[in-house]
Amino acid sequence: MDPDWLCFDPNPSKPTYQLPPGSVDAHCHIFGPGDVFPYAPERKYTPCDAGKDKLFALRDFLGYERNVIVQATCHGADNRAMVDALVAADGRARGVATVRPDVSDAALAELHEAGVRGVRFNFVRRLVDPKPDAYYLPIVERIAALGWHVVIYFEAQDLAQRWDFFTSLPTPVVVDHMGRPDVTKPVDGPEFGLFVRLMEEHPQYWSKVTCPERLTVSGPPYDDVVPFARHLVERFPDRVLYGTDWPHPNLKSHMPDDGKIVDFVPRIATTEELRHKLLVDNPTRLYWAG
Ligand code: 0GY
Repeated sequence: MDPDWLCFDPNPSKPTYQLPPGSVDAHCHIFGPGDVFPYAPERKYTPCDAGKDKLFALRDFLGYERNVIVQATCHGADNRAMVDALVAADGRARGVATVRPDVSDAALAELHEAGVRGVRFNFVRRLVDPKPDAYYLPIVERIAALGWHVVIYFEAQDLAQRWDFFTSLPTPVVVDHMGRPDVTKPVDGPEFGLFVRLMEEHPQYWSKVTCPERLTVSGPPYDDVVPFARHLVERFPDRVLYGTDWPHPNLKSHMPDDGKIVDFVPRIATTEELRHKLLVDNPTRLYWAG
């Protein structure tokens, strides 16, 4: 199958903003290559191959020191490509896996050894067929015992529907891309207000303030996304994470320049202290504590 979407930019610009030492790209993926690590038969899209060597080259070029590699739906619950990258990164990468409830203790221990520190539950219908809440509960119990956290990816309208389940999760929970707000709505309106309330009332919640390229309606330089990300960075400075989202699956309108994705940081984190928390302290605490 050919890739369905745009491929990542092979020649990003050098960022103007210099990342602080120890910075973590806390949201990126590995895709294949498909002839070595085949894509899952149940996938809803086929990406461009984007292997570990390209990810590590981008890390060094942009000025990041470490990565958090998040399992994407096109690899299903087959974490081999991600684990292969973690091992090759030699301590400079951590992973977030997808597992099924019948995963064995030995498989979880192997994932932990390789550097996995979380599982991802994806509720986005164009990517997966979401399961009932009960499906996820045994997984949560198992991974909580390992000290891992849960990453959830959902769209703004799902939040009210899954509120009771989401707020009952006992582990740290990281939400991808600010819960995908509709950025044409006001930042102080009821939709984003519910997400802010989730963060406010449930201190186990963290948010990735990622993916301006995915959330924007106006396009680069993503002015319309700034107020949402900046609001979270300023209100919850110790529970926000940032990353590239490389290689940007499922984008049709434009493929972002990863240098410009780095240059988005000073617009949403306007002091050196906020930037250090966002890029270094917070991801280190969540992913490299043990
Ligand atoms: C992202 C976003 C997307 C894809 C996935 O797992 C995935 O396939 O997360 C998307 O299409 O919005 O975080 O990469």
